[in-house]
Amino acid sequence: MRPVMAFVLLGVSASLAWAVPPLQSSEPHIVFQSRRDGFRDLYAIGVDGRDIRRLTRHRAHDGHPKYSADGRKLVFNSERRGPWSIFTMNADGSGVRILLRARQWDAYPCWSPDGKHIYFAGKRSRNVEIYRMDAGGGSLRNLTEHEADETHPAISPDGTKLAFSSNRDGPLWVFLKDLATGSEVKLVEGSLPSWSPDGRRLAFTSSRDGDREIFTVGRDGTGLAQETRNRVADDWASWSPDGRFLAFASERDGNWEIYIRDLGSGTDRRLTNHPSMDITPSWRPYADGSR
Ligand SMILES: [Ca+2]
Ligand SMILES: [Ca+2]
Ligand SMILES: [Ca+2]
Repeated sequence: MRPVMAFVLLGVSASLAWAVPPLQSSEPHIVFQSRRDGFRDLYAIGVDGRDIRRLTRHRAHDGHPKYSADGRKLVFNSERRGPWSIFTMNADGSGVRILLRARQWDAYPCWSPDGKHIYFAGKRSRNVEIYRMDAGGGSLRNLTEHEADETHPAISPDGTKLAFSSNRDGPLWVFLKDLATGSEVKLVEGSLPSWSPDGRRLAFTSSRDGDREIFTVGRDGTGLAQETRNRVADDWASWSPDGRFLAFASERDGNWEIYIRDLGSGTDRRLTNHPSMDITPSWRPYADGSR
């Protein structure tokens, strides 16, 4: 990650008036990490950018939050018990609980769509692997068992495919693993995959043109589309539950902020406006778990 650039704010008066996704409640719908209060804590924000709620308050860093499919829980990684380890809490920030204590580090957690398992990347041996455990902790299983580093797990909405990033052939590529057969497909050069709600496409980050950009691609590797195009870093895409928008982080206005991209019109709107680092947005699924 590049250091946060100077405390420069550009385009502060960006309009907040744009099409709001048809969400089913007025609760904050995008969770992200920010250093705005001195340490990396987790916050939730409404899609209009007005209602920001601080979810964690701890001197240790918290990061990489992901909602469960029913929107009621969050899984994240935190240094509050030493090395980066996997924690869960309720979506309002209550009930923080450590699920698994890291050996070297555990990070990038996400839920299975049925809420029964948590997947994460961990350095528990000489290299990084994708692991699965029960949502309450326990029954740890190594899913990749490869001498390269595997990271950034994301489970398809139907629960059958694991997307992850690996440097096993040099640069980071996104791979898809069939969880029933174990077969793996090398999908596209990039990292940080995020499934569309219908499971047909993935958003991901690639540095193929020199800096990080957001792309989308079909799950069969066809239909590559470049979404961002600039000279600064764009990263961490997360799909809206209706599939029409991407939340992502970008340094385009001088420091890391959260943006929403309307995939239909190709227009971006800034959601956060703070000189500190705001990154790793994750969109809340519909409250009833439908997709
Ligand atoms: Ca590995
Ligand atoms: Ca870029
Ligand atoms: Ca910021």
